[in-house]
Amino acid sequence: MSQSDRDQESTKPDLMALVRPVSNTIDQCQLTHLHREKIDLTRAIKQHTDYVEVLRACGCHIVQVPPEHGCPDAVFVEDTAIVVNEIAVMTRPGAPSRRNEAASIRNSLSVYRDIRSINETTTLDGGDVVRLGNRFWVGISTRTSLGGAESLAVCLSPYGYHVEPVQVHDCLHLKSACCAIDQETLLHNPAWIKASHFPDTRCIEVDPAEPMAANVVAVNGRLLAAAAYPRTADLLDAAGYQVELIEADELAKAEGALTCCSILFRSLASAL
Ligand code: CIR
Repeated sequence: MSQSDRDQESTKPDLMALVRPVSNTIDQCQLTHLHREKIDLTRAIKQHTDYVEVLRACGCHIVQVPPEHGCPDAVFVEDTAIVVNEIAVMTRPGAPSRRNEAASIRNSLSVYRDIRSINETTTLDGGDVVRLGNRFWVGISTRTSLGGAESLAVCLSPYGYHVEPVQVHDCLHLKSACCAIDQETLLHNPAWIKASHFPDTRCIEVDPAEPMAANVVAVNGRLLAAAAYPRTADLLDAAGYQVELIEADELAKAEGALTCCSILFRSLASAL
């Protein structure tokens, strides 16, 4: 990061990370592309706790949402809301078992933002929403309907955001296939999503041996990446990014990646 980036960074409002503890029912989680494996709850909790501590060490203020042990997937808060500087949009997760996760997230976010909701006849998982500046791409997937993408566009377009749907295949969410690693760059797995979907955008490919590696958390100039994908981490390191590896393989058995476990937003209106 350059000195001017650092100066700009230090004048921004605080970065908040909304998180929620692992449910003790996580072994009953939804699975789409994975076979069910035994999840070691103690290990999953430890990995999640470490993840939260790394976010804190990166300068995030942690917003803890109460646990929802009746909702196996509740730790994957990303799927429940999209937060921009102006508003928070509550989604409607595609898996019916996940819809009870929303109320407590709404309560926590309403302290920081006016709340909108997508149309209740549609579905949208936050894991299908990739943002780069004012542009949003929404994956049309087994979880997110075209109507969900259109409904998000209705919520966001008054604030100058542009929303574009893109078809997802072979993976759970758009964010399984790509994610933003800075304000102008996407990390992607070209086997699951082609760079041609992202015109005028710098794209970096994951190592071909690590198809699941295209999900990292970009936070205050650092990238938090899963320790299971060291080749892609080396590649990002060589490209000049400051990469921090996190053990998350127990949470990955629930088909959750790193971005799924937090919602990042600024405490006040300012560019994220
Ligand atoms: C699910 O299938 O809904 C959870 N087991 C995993 C959700 C992961 N969320 C995400 O990628 N944003």
